[in-house]
Amino acid sequence: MDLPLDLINLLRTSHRVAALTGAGVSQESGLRTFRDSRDGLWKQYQPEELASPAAFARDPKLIWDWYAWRREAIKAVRPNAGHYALVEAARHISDFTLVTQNVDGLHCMAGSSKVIELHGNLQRVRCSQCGEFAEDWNDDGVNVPRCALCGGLLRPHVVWFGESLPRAELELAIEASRHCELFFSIGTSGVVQPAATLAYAAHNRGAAVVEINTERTPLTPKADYFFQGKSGEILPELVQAVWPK
Ligand code: BV8
Ligand code: ZN
Repeated sequence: MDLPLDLINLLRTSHRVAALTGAGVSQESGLRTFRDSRDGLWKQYQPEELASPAAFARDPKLIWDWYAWRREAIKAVRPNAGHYALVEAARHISDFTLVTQNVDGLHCMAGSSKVIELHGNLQRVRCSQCGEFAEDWNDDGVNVPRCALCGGLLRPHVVWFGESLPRAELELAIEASRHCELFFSIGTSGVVQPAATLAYAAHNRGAAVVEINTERTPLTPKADYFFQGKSGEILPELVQAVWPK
């Protein structure tokens, strides 16, 4: 992959870099994405059908089982070379902020330290009534497990459509986007708001925007650099070219 020299120099001299990742970075770990044209997980359902408070109120068991299935699926997968390349890049950049829309926890598993999980984390479960986190629960396969404290139904600790993003995480992500010199948008279709606004916040403040995606997205025309391909292949090559071992 021939990397433009100005991008190599920019990466070597930047102190503040932000990266936003989406389901595409986990695709090579074997997790299906939500919208990609081939077998996107969303293909079988409308997002609102499953990832929304109304869906949970209507059929808590269906929603609980869908997330339980996804938690199981994640147990079988590992971070890929793209996740590890981001860990390596962060070692060379004094202020590197990793923001993810993913709820699979793979960035933390790969060793990324400062990860802002904008949409929560699938592995964490909380009470839908009192908000208490549950460390363990008994899933008898018949009823949705209930909170030990108040008896409320347990739910995944993820942000559903129509729900607000966690304020602290969103503010940190906006701050990082506004003050970075370089912004990576990796493996995201840029459809879901407000995460999709971060790249524009960076661009509008004069940051260089680098997009890595197997397809063009609405952001592509605005990006300073667009690498079409798999993040698990492009990121390691980029890191090796900028910080050769
Ligand atoms: C909010 C957690 C304010 C759950 C997720 C109409 C009705 C209801 C809401 C709305 C509406 N219109 C607009 C909205 C707002 C809504 C929204 O944006 N909807 C979209 C669909 C238009 N947003 C919200 O509701 C947000 N909250 O606005 O609150 C509010 C508050 C109160 C009342 C009203 C409003 C909450 C959004 C968070 C939703 N939760 N996840 C779960 O996971 O089950 S979003 C979900 O989509 C995942 O987190 C996922 O990460 C995210 C975004 O998708 P991507 O990550 O981009 O994944 P995608 O498949 O789309 O793209 C993958 C990309 O990778 C593709 O481009 C593909 O080409 C590329 N790729 C594939 N393989 C590779 C690759 N690239 C590189 N390498 C590869 N190997
Ligand atoms: Zn409770």
